[in-house]
Amino acid sequence: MSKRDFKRTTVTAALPYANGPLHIGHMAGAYLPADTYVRYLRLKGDDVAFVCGSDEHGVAITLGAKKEGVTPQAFVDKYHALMKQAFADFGISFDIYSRTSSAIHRETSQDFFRKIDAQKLFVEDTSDQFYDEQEGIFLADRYIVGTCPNCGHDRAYGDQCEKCGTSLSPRQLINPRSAVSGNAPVLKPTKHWYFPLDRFEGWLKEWLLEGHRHDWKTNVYGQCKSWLEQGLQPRSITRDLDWGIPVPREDAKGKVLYVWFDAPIGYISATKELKGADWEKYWKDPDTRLVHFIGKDNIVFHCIIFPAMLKAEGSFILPDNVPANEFLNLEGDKISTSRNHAVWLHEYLRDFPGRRDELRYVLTSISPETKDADFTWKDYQQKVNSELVAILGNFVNRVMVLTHKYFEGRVPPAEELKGTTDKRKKVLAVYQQAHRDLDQSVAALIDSLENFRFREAQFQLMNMARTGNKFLADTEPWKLAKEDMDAVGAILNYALMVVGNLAIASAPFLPDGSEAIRQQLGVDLTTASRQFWTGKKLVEPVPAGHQLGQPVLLYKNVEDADIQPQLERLQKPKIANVEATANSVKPLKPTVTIDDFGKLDIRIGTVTAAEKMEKSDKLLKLTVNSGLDQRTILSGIAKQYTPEQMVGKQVTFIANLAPRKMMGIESQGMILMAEDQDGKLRLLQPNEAVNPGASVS
Ligand code: B3M
Ligand code: ZN
Repeated sequence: MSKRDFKRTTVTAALPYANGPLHIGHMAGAYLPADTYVRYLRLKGDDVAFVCGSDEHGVAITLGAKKEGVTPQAFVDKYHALMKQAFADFGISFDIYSRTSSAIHRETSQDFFRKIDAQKLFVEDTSDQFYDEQEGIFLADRYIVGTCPNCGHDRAYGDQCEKCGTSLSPRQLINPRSAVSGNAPVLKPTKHWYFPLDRFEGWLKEWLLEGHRHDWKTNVYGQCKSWLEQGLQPRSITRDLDWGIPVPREDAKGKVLYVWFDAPIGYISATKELKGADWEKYWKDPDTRLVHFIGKDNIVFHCIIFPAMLKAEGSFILPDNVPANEFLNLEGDKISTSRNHAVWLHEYLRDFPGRRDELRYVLTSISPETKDADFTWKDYQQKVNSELVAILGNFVNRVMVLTHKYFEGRVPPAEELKGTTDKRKKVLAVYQQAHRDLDQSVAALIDSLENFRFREAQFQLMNMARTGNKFLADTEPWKLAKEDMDAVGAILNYALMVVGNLAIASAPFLPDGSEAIRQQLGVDLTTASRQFWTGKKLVEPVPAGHQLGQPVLLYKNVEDADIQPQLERLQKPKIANVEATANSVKPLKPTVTIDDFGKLDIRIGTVTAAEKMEKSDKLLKLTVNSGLDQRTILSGIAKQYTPEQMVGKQVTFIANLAPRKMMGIESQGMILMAEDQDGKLRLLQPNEAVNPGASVS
């Protein structure tokens, strides 16, 4: 499918929520790979539309606006402008960066809804939903907290208890409270429209599971497969909110489209705004290839729900590929907006002016293409210094300096070297090997780009520079200068050819460095570049006799002093800003006495067996050697740990907790865990192994 020839490509990058600044996780997840890919397509002369914009609807926006005490429109205006500027400053080359609060988007989304509505596909349903009377809003499941009916945890969410892992619906919570106001909500009937995703299940299985088994990334395909195997349900696509796109129906006054219904349509609206009357080609012509760049948390929306919506609407093409990335961590920790544990794009650009390529380079070289990756400032420094500076920058500079030294900066002719002397024979052999290596690198570079393997592609780019360095080191033109200037000329002619090809090949990855090389060479690369990218082979962009410009160092070393302030900032105690209550540090519980604490019998045990619980994707059934007995303890950690990972692990547990039955099995104790602000659970373990039964006090 993906290998056939298309006439043009529509490339989308996830629309970021307009509720905060952009950080390196966003870049590594979607925008940088998308930009690299699009630059490549443009260089080979393809017709491409690269669209993006701010996602300005949804509860994330209304709550953010409330916290800042401004209207949602004022709130998104501010962040839209900030984000648009940061993208531009970093050089993400969107053809348009639009926004979903625009009139064109409202019309496009409403048309889309009407088109499906006219086929009577939506299902209407009235049900009781929690309503916050003080705020005057219906509450999304995540915005209702209360006590878990299963384990008694007092901050369970309306969709799930993160402590014991049970899936919940808001009405199962004991003492439900609104996460917005803290008040008890009331139940109120309300009507909503549902998209019948279940009716597209068969079609999706065929289109996706059969049709894209081989050309989609395994992380993407796997997630879709498990979703489809669990079975699909109708999904509500309307909300009771006063911020959003009004549902275009007489009987839906006061309701808006769910943000995930309108957001992907934003790609279409942005294309309309960009292309005017010509837009349909980019969305309806089967000769157009549609590619969505996203992070892994958006996979189901782009691979299952949006394609089903497009199919239902009926006139659009479907995504040909969705090369989603995994997550980027920072210094070993999850990137977190609320804890300010992030490298913010605008701050990087301020603190490292003129060093965009450096960040692009490092983020691509650790791109989380198949698994989560970690950005550290030490690694940033090391990669810039030992790769960008020492390999690429160094090679270009040596060639420029040598050509100025021996030929006054004029490109020497490519004298044909006859192997008459030993030295010439050696130069010839080295040259032939270098040529083979370069040919291979170029082919692998372009093949990797075609297949969304940007790390590998950039690695091949650096291999070209490595080959260049080796060519110089092995031919040693500075030694030949005393005896054979024709040979020196031939060597530098070839080295300059490599430099020219590096200027071309680096353009999708390192646009600033690429332009800097081109300027030093003083050549126009347009034609040669097109030949390189379409012919997938080395070109000769630097003609003999041409006068070069002055050598300038491409990149400079990152010093300890450059990264020290960044490390210090990240190490400062992470003060939780007053994010959505659902996401903040828990308030302190009432004081207890030492006697209260003494009642708990906390022990260390070793897990001797572990298995999944049927009908629960959260609970593991553990057998724990407690030192006293072998006991069964159920624990809601199945999302974080597999049974295999648990066996042999030491765990901390409450040994004298009254036994409780869950899903028909008696649990004899409770495993203690650390729960961070995002609800992720981690085991508490002694820092060295102890005997089972060891008591904790
Ligand atoms: N704004 C979610 C996110 O930023 C969402 C993406 C929309 S893409 C149509 O992760
Ligand atoms: Zn619970």
